[in-house]
Amino acid sequence: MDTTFRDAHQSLMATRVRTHDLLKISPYVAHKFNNLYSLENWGGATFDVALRFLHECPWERLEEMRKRIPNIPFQMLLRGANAVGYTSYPDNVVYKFCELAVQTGMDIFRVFDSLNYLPNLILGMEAAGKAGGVVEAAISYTGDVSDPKRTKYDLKYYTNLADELVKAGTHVLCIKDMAGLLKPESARLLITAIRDKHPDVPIHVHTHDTSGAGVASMLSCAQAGADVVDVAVDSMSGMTSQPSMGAVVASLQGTPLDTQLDLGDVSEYSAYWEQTRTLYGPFECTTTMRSGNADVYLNEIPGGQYTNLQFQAFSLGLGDMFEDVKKAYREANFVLGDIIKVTPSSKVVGDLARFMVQNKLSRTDIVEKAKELSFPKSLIEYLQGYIGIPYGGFPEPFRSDVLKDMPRIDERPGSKIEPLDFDKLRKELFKIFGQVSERDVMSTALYPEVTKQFLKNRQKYGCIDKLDTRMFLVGPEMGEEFEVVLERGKVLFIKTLAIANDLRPNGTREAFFEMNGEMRSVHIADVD
Ligand code: 3PY
Ligand code: ZN
Repeated sequence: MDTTFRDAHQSLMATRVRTHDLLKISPYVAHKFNNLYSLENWGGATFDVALRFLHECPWERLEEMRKRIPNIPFQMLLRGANAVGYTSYPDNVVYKFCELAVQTGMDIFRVFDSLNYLPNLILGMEAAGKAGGVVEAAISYTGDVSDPKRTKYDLKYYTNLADELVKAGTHVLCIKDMAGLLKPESARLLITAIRDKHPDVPIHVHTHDTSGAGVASMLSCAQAGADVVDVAVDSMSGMTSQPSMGAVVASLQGTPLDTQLDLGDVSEYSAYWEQTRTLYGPFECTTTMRSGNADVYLNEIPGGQYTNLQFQAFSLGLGDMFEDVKKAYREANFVLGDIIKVTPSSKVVGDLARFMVQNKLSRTDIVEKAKELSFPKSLIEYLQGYIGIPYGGFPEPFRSDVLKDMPRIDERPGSKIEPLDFDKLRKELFKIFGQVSERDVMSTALYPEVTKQFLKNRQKYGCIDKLDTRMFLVGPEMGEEFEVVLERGKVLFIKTLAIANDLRPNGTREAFFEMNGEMRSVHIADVD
């Protein structure tokens, strides 16, 4: 599977790649990469970031990609009962979300839960399956099955969970190594054990290359009997992203596991992304990250979060803080009893780690002073059971000390949430925006405030996703002529001419431009 369209840019460029740049290369992908198992292009953080920062509709992105790539299965990442959000949603929201996703062009749903909590996983699997999707249930991987000291998550834990997911009817079984902890030897042990018990279930492995061992691990998985592994095109691979497609393709050439992908095609695809990445400079992890780091085996931070935490520390001017946060992250994980760490449980551990660093608290302080400290909200809600129940249960007496008499949820959180009234929500939106689509209602169900802001922006500015990325992020030079393709054959030629010197009392200036040869002007807010 190629992850370039989703996880690669989520991990390297804060998920900022715009639909415009994805669509430009889509016909090439359709033409040259038609024997991929799938193309991961949706879900995870892409849904939220598209609406919030890119001012574009994630559904339109999916629909337009589908038109250009009719011949490769599309795959998305579904956070189980959390859909594409950070919290549990009412069950009917998850079901309807999957239905709409299938209608818009999605094929395969990789369903995971951030605690491997089976009731949440099964909810997501049922929603994806009922919608007509291919169900790829994922086991999120942590610890190290080759280390006899890491007993909590041993081979037995993983094979038991695999049994449960196969019993629940998954079509494909995924090992989701979101932090890149699956070393080559552990990969061999794990895949062999699952393959032995389930000779006929397709096995798909996902990893991140944070330590630099990703290619070796994926080769090891393939040799042990995995059917599909995840890679990103070379120029979008490595570090916290997936291992390199070109490296895996080349390593397997002439062997019984030859992928049949052409290295020349991979290289051309890679050249496109090498150029395109330059447009996203401000969001690049490479402004602070220069290499992979095998310390991930100690801190176990998932790829996307690793980049985020580093970026946050450096943007506060506290490069050293990242080292402290990484160490605290490890400690925070042990305070919580060594849990699976992936969105959203990884945020709970990350928030606790930052809290420990900011307040100079050690693991012992946290446990001993648990009754007095004002912990981050995410930790409190986690202990209340808002995202599910961790394997081995919550740590005691820590949980009781933090929660005192606060309520606890001891079953699947979504089972306690009232179904969402979609009709009521549609009417509410109609009052503000007039006619809205079923997709807009769905986006609002998942991200209420973000979607309302998106709809407001769209009403005011139109489809700014049609601008090319430099125009969108930076804007035109004075006197520059540029094109905006609204749809095939419908092109606007725009030339900026001048901006009036006088600032109007309402803080706007008049901007003059030519559109398709006609002189126009608008009053725009003066941001200087
Ligand atoms: C996400 O949930 O966005 C992830 O990529 C988890 O690995
Ligand atoms: Zn990932």
